[in-house]
Amino acid sequence: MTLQDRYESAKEIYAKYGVDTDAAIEKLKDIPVSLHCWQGDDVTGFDHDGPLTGGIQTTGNYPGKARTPEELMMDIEQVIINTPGKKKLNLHASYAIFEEGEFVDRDKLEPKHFAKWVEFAKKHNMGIDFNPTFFSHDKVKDGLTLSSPDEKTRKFWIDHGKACIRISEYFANETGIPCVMNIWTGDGSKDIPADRLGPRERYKTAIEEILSEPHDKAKVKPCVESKVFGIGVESYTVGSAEFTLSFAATHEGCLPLMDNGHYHPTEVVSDKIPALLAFFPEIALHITRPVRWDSDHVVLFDDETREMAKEIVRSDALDRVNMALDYFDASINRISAWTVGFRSWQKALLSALCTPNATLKKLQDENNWTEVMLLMEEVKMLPFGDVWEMYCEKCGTTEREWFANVKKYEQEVGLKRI
Ligand code: RNT
Ligand code: ZN
Repeated sequence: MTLQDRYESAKEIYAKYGVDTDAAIEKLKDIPVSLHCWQGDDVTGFDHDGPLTGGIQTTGNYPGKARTPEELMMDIEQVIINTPGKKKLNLHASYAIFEEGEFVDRDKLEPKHFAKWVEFAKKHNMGIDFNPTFFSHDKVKDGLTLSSPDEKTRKFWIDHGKACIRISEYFANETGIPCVMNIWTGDGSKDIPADRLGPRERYKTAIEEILSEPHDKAKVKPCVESKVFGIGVESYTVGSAEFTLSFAATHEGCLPLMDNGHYHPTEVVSDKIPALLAFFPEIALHITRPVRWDSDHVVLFDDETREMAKEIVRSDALDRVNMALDYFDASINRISAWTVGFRSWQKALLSALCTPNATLKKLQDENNWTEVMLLMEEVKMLPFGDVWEMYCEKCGTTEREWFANVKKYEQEVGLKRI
């Protein structure tokens, strides 16, 4: 049986459930998902030599890590080739590209330091999202940046944030696509603090100062990302869930960003998505896979990933949720890790689009929980694989052969990076 035959048969089966698979495929093709540049080099960046700080950690030393902007761009191109779906490029400020002999610190960054990334994004028809980098830098003082009691430290990081707003607007102007600018810091303490309010008040004022940098709200969408704890920052996180959510709720134009690795183990972001959608015109997500902690494993097509995608689709909020991937695995082929994660989220979205959501909702509203359960179980057995393969085909990639490309590239390029 050809793929076309299999797809036609699947399409018929789905139609019996009121699902239009052609429409699902067409819809997904236009939904952008932000591809994080930092999976290619273990969150190292190009503006410093020191270790990764801020309570985050990559583990593993698989060969082939990108060492230069050119290598990173080449690797991203491999991910683009091997994945279906529309992409945005997600950059961190630490990935600034300097000319030979040039260097400026993070508070002095300018759009020109990202001109090569703009060129790259344009080449691939991508918008760009951006992140100021408040970690891996010698001006992180005693583990603190925007919440530091030291005024000079705070000022440096506020200036960094303002520079990033200007760069974000430049990205939007150049690509014609709004730029989501995410503020996350690892600020916090290893042990029980004596003052929890002080750092939060300073953090609040500092973010307000960053956002006071003039910008066009239709072009730059700032957001604040919360966290529960980090390695070495176990007892107290300044930007906790309540802090960032309250900040976003009280500052117009500022979006809350939920990273599904940043909550207590039994909390689920799938349930939080519609809760926030009831209040915010737009929200942002970092999609990751936490294993026992915020371990940033590669995203898989697993239950919670699927549930998150379902909530977005069911809420008819694909245009209100800014979706970005955020994980970093250095223990396996990095391009394969990147590709599998991107494909997994695409699968989750497509499968959500192929779910009889209207019927399920109706059954729930009629208090018919018996059939809700039954139908949910039935849908799991539908021939989704055939629809997915057709989607891949229509996007010019294949379900089966991409890994051969990755292996070839590893032999020819990755393994030569020593
Ligand atoms: C860290 C946060 C943050 C980072 C990136 C690199 O726990 O999730 O989003 O992963 O900024
Ligand atoms: Zn994150």
